[in-house]
Amino acid sequence: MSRTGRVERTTKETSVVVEIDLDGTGRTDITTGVGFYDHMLDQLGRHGLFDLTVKTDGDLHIDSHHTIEDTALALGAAFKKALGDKVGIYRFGNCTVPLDESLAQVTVDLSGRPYLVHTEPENMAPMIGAYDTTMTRHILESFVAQAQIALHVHVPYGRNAHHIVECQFKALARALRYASERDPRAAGILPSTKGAL
Ligand SMILES: [Mn+2]
Repeated sequence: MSRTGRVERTTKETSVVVEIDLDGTGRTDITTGVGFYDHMLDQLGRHGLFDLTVKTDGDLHIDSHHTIEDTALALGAAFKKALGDKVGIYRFGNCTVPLDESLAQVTVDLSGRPYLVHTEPENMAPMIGAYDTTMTRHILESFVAQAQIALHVHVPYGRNAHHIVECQFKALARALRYASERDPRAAGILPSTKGAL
């Protein structure tokens, strides 16, 4: 049974298409018009072992905000779709990833309830190319709201903005992979005593 999700989202500001296969090999095809964001979504697919296609055509003549946010919303919705009934998965995942001087710690619960806890250094460089570094939290908020997961992302230390953001996406990818993977001991079992996720 394939675990894939496809979402098309069109507004007056953006047009987004996302396709994800949770049981992929990390093959990605990403075009948002924001180079650094493409690089981050590439990390998400590669290190999550998700096959991921993202095509966003956004109002970049204003700035990159709508393009980045709406892509994250569609990605969250596609991820939720692909998860399906969540039977037989691990549900929880965590990963700590260093990138030179920076460290990211990510913990996820595919709980069905959106909640984000996020901390990162406050004094980061404001821009990485066309990517506004205050958007990282906004991406995570948007993804969490649509994917309906509990997500804790912490960067206890780091200096270089590129490193600080990239280690978060790498750790997020790996934590999502661990949480969404099938647990061979739990085939047919929903990982909840409540009977719903
Ligand atoms: Mn916004």
